Amino acid sequence: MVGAVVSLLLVLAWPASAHNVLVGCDPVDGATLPTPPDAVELVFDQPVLGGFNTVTVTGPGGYRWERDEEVAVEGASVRQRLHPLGPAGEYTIAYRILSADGHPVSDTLTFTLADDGPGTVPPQPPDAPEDADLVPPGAGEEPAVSGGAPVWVWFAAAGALFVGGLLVGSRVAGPPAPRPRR
Ligand SMILES: [Cu+2]
Repeated sequence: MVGAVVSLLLVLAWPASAHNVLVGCDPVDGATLPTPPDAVELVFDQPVLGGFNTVTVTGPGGYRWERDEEVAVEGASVRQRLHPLGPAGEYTIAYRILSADGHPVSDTLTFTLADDGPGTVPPQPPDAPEDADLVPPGAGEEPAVSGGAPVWVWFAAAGALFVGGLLVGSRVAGPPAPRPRR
């Protein structure tokens, strides 16, 4: 009986244990660094499949600092280069990699930059503003809608055209034709 339970547990545990497990990272999770790292390197217990891997680094204020290039995969390790980091504070590494068994594995790690680095906020990726309170540089203005006119102007214009069309249409049509008699 015990043997049956154990083997059942092994069967249930097998798929999970087949996933890649993070065995090392640079920067180390929770580390406080005197100088900014120029890359994030994550090492797993098994090879990482190429493609579909992402490593993002989000710093103070929600700004992203990873370079706009594909994650470099070498066997069981992945490496994402960073822009020169700027403000001191906490940075969050979020990774999503493809396990050797084809399943994605994701997690987050953090490190703290003790002193301001030399970098300034880089151009933000299009998917960056995940947080409502994030204001990327150059943002703040509403995106222009059709050359700057507010949307309601276009609705009003469309409404006026529609009403005008009805008036014109009724004039052209003239008085309603008499109903044919049965
Ligand atoms: Cu799996």
